[in-house]
Amino acid sequence: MVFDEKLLDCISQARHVVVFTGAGVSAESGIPTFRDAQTGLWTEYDAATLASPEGFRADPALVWGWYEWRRMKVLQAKPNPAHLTIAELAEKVPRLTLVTQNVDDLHERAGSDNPIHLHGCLHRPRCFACAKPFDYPPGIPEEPEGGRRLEPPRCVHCGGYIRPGVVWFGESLPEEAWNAAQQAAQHCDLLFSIGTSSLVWPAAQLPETAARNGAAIVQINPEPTALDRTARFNLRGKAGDILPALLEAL
Ligand code: BV8
Ligand code: ZN
Repeated sequence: MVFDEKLLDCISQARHVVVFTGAGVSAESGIPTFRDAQTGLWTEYDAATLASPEGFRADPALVWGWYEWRRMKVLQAKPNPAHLTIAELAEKVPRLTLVTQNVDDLHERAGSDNPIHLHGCLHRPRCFACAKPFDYPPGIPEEPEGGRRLEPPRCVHCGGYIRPGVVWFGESLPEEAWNAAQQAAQHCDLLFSIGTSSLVWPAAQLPETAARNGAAIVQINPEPTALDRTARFNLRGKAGDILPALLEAL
């Protein structure tokens, strides 16, 4: 794979790189991306309905079953070359801030230290009523029986339902994470947008913020997205193929 010399110069001269990832970086680990998370058990449900407080209130067992299914897939998955290369890139540039929309822990398991999770994390459930954290029993949950519904556990402190530790549609992003991500986008000189459809807000704003501060935007995605017009380099293809070749070329 041949890369534009200007791209390679851009990366080697960068002082502060932001890597912004979406579900596409976990696709090659076998985790369905958010949209095609509708494969298998969830074809007839709209994900945004399941990933919302209203959806949870309306049918806690359905939503909890969906998240347990996704958590089980993450526990069975392994980081792929995209995650591993992003962790290696951090050793090659003076400063790298990793911001992810993903709720899996594959970046951490690939060796990236403290990625900023804009949309929370599957492994940190909490009480829907009193927000106290809940600890999963050890081990991998068996396939939710009936493949669909699973009664959520109850909070030991107040008896409320335990909910996934993610940010749902209509919920605001964790303040600290969002501020840190905006700070990084405002001060970086290069931002990689990898495996995101750039559809979900306000996360999708980050590359625009970086571009406004003069940073070069590099997008890696097999499909075109709304970010194409802002990106200085559009690398069409899978992150697991492009990133290792790019690191090789550096
Ligand atoms: C908020 C956790 C308000 C849950 C998630 C109209 C216009 C603008 C905004 C809105 C609007 N209507 C509503 C809104 C707001 C809404 C929103 O953005 N809706 C969208 C759908 C229009 N946003 C919110 O509600 C946010 N909160 O606005 O709060 C507020 C403000 C102040 C005070 C109080 C309240 C909260 C949004 C967070 C939602 N939670 N995740 C969960 O995971 O279950 S978002 C969810 O979607 C995931 O995080 C996922 O990451 C994300 C989808 O985005 P992607 O990561 O990009 O994944 P996707 O499947 O879409 O795309 C994958 C890409 O990978 C594709 O492009 C594909 O081509 C590519 N790909 C595939 N394979 C590969 C690959 N790339 C590389 N390599 C490969 N191998
Ligand atoms: Zn509680």
